[in-house]
Amino acid sequence: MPEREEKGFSRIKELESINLATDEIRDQVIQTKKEVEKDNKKLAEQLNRKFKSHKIKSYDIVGAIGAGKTAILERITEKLGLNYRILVICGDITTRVDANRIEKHNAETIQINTGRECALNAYHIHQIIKNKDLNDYDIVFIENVGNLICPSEFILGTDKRMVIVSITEGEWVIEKHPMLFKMSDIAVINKIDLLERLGTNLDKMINDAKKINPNIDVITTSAKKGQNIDKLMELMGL
Ligand SMILES: Nc1nc2c(ncn2[C@@H]2O[C@H](COP(=O)(O)OP(=O)(O)O)[C@@H](O)[C@H]2O)c(=O)[nH]1
Ligand SMILES: [Mg+2]
Repeated sequence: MPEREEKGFSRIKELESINLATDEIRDQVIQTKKEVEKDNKKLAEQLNRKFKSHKIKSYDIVGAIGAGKTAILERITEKLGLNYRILVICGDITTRVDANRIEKHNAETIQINTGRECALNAYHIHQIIKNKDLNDYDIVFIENVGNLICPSEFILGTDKRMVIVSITEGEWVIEKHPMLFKMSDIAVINKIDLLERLGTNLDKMINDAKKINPNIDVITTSAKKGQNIDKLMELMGL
């Protein structure tokens, strides 16, 4: 990537400062935010072209902390790990816990610790991918930082985005977070093994997702019991 472009994209990393804006610099900050979003989109498009030119299937997996993102990735990688070359990029504030869990299932893992940032952005992914030979992979999964709000601002250049919620988050969780559902291709409602005990209104969750985004595929799963994981993989095109 030319040096000037690289420098421009590095602006994406400066987003943190926006939260600290005072009234006097509000306009300037909003302008910076717009530029950051533009840079992110451009870089994400570049990444998508790279994935496509190497025939890599790519997925951005978003959802709150504890929804079951890693558990579902474990289920998928344990099914595919022996036959496909898989790279899993895990985003988290600190620790390598998720990467260590997934690594056991024959997938290469990279953990990105974002510090105070509440979502991965295309620049993070670019920094990883630029050091990789993409001929070495068939599938790239990105587990985003656990958060139902921030990831909606940053696309990562993947073919599909999958949002995972669980019934333990309550039946209002989808209605309250429309942005991520608008921007996702697949909605997974996980932990249905607990449905009887919790009595969560699953129909409302499914209807809310469809109302927010009529094009979204909705699937209910239990990562714990392995329920509907094959169907989910079908929806993902795997
Ligand atoms: N009962 C039940 N527990 C689950 C299920 N999926 C994940 N969990 C548990 O929920 C917790 C959080 O899961 P994790 O995969 O770390 O969520 P993440 O933060 O979204 O990656 C862990 O204790 C998992 O074992 C499920 O389908 N059913
Ligand atoms: Mg996780």
